[in-house]
Amino acid sequence: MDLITQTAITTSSTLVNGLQADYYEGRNFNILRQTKLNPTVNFLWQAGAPSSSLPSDNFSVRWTGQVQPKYSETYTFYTNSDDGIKLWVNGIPLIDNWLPHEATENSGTITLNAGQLYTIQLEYYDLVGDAVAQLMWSSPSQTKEIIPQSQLFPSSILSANSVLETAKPAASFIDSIGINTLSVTMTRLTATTL
Ligand SMILES: [Ca+2]
Ligand SMILES: [Ca+2]
Repeated sequence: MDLITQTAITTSSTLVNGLQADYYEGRNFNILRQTKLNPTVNFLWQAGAPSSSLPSDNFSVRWTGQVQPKYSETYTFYTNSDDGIKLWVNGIPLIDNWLPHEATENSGTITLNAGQLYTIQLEYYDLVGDAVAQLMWSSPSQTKEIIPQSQLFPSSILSANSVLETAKPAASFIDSIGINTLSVTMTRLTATTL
């Protein structure tokens, strides 16, 4: 990853809520392509790609930041994903369904205190076909909903318009090749981008 250079395309001084989203090519966070702020995790990409800098299959995303509950209660966190998904809240693994699958809901519970900030990390990949990633919660005082932007805070200082794109040096492919199926994809990309 040392050879990948990052370039700030645009920046803004307006800080907003949301989660930091790191978008990778490869299902195991192989090559970082884009870092941005996502207000919520509510994506129905279906057969498409998350952005023009990512493939429509074999990509992964890691969302990081903090979540702030409104009530001192036991919360249930839900994911709806195609394909794999893992969720941690306050460092505790609540959801782990990392196998390829069609859109599937998973859930886990944790007791939280109102107003406190808890770390949250959500990891996701799409192998092939449709791609879906949604993050919801509920509690005794709160109906199930997509976790709203107002209760999420990114792990880095990101603004609404900041997007970090990564360059595509050929050497970084060699560093990142871990399994044979990925090397096939990377060879194709190298051929088309150089
Ligand atoms: Ca796909
Ligand atoms: Ca899929």
